[in-house]
Amino acid sequence: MTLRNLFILLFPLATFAQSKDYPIQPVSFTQVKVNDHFWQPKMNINATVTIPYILKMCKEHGRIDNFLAAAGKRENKVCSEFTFDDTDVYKWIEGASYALQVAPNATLSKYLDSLIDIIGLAQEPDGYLFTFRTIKPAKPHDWVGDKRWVKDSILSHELYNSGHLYEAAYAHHNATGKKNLLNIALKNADLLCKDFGWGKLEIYPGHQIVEIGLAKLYRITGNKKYLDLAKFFLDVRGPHGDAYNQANKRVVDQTEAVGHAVRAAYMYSGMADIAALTGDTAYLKAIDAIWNDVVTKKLYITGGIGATNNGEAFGDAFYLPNMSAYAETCAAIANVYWNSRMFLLHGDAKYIDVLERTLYNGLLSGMSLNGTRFFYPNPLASVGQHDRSGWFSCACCISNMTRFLPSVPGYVYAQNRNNLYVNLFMSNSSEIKLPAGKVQLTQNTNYPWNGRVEMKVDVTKPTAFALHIRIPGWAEGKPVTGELYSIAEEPKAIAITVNGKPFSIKTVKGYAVLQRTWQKGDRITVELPMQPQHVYANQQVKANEGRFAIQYGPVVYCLEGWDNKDSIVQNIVVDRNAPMQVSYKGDLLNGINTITMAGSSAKRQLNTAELITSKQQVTAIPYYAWDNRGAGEMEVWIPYTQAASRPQPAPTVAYTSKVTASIRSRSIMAVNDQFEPADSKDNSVPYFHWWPKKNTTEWVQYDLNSERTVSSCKVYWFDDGPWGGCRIPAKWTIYYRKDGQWVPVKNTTDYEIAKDKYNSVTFEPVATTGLKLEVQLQVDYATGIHEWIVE
Ligand code: FUB
Ligand code: ZN
Repeated sequence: MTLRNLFILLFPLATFAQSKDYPIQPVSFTQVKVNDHFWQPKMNINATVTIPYILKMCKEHGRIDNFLAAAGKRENKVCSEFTFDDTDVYKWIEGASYALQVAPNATLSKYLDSLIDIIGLAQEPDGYLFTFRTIKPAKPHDWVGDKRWVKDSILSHELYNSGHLYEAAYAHHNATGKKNLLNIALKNADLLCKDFGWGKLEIYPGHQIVEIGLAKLYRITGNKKYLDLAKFFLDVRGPHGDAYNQANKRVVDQTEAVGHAVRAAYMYSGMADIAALTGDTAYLKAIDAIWNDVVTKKLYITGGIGATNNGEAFGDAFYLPNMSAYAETCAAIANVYWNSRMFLLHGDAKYIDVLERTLYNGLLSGMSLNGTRFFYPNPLASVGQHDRSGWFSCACCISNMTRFLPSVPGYVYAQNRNNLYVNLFMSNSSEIKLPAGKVQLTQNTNYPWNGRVEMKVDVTKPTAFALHIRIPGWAEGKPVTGELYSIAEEPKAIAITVNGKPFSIKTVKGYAVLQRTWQKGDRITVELPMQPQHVYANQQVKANEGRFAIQYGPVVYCLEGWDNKDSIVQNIVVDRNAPMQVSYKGDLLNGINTITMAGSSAKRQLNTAELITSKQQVTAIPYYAWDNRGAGEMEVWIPYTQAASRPQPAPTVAYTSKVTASIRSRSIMAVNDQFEPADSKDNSVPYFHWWPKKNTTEWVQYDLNSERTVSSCKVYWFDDGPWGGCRIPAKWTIYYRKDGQWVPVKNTTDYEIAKDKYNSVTFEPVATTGLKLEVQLQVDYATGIHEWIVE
């Protein structure tokens, strides 16, 4: 018997108490019974709709079949597209286990066991678990090397799969007390310990997460080799790799957030874990600096991170475009993980400000209210090209959402000796064990629609402890630390009473500290005055020039077409001083506060630069709730200057036509939307593209609203070279409809082909009801169109 097996035999369910860990510990979500009007329905939907739905989708999309094939239970074939598809199953197990922990469900528990049996059979005898290799497909996936691990620093995701396996095993073990998945995880981790390390394979994980997974295995078993391996995986990274996966510098030398945002924030979380578990100060110094970089330069007002789709990555400082914002749902979840850990290290409410902002906005937007549609990027503006989807072949964000939601109650409270932190506000009843005694704490609130929180302390005997109540940054006029965002309104007075008597608030690290000997039935009220607030972005954020955002408590608002005149919003302007009215609408979007104000909107006209403007009422809804009534226009940052707004297009030939293309795409409306790109690669305005096609002939067609005589066209190509997959086309030709046939126009000038400008062609006038723009794609590239003008 190995020592490890002996350990497991002796301490079957023990969680090892480390000598070092986070000074502050979260109060486990199992001790926090949420009965909140806002969160409870969302967690119910996750448990009753999303969890079964995602299992069904994992079955339909080959995820379970991959395990069956690797287990030798079906034909030898990889049944899905990405080498990290195993993680969808692991994340589903994590979510399902968390859900089981709060609501026992025998059928689910039985199914989990049978699924875990299959995973066990898919594991190779020495612990290796990666279906894409074990299946031994006829043609291995391009991302998978011919030997284990060798391509992990690039794309194989073998260690990423392991990390999610460990996270799932930890959750499943904690939820059920069972060891079936944990044993699979430990066998895999033992293999990692054998293969990787100084003097062995010195390879860094291409996509981080194995670090936090290993830290959890260390916490369960107390076996330091898992902790050492996690530290090795951090220390072996850099300095000669790519910024894409944060390998351009040693982790301890990093001071700025760069590269793929999910990888980054998982890595920062891992650094926090290892710093907490080892006392390492170099990691701390690095993540403190990186955190400052993110919150002062790279954080969306929604808490989203990772501004660009180019590498799904952080952009440069202050690069925070709205319509093309990437802000991946996984990155928002990773941002919550990271900020929660930063709080546990430092005990400062500024981290919870970021966490709360992310939670209520850029994370929650990731899933529809009905629990079955998902955003991968979470843009802050749209003309209707964005819509949640029921599935993506890369389903990372979907499975991530379902594992995250049941864990929300675990972010409400935290404790450190006889200090009890109240971080989030939601109705709940909780049992918390402090050294001084057991505390039953309840919260009653209508947050986030109202800032009054009533709390009750129940103790069996008078108990001395300090209650640290977070005073949110938004209530003090500070959205997040630093100068990235500011709030115009003067903060209103915050009031706390204890048993009806005013408590004089002095904050320590963002908390009102109520130190006293608590008696049974003590009551606390907290009044966080909510009012609609105008938020302004730092002037260096070019995308938000002349614009403000609205925030009410922790909730960021947006304008959506559904609630506004003509179903459009990009043409709206609202004076900064226009008063805003708040009203609760119980029957709208599962119950929300709407915010209304007076504004105006503008329309372009034909042949004159003069705009037609008219007054209108403007309605804002919470950002997280947009796109639940169908796709359409939306914007978070509202223009207060005409120059910042985009007036409704003029009724040109193109704009009044019906537009179709050789492929179906929501973005087709971009070709006649009259948004002017700054250059061909400008992805901050809508564009239409054929990527990943190449070397084919494609088309876009205008069906005119009546017969018109036309004699010229201008096209602005989308070309995102040298990194992207679109280039100007090899050739283009205009056809017109004549007697039901497409006939090429007789051009009187050449067809220009150049990027960063309109390309013109003039032709002999034709009277027609239809025009077709045919493009021949370059051999190795797709192309795209910003705008196609007809005159
Ligand atoms: O690589 C695995 C996941 O797929 C990443 O976390 C996402 O950003 C997507 O690239
Ligand atoms: Zn994702």
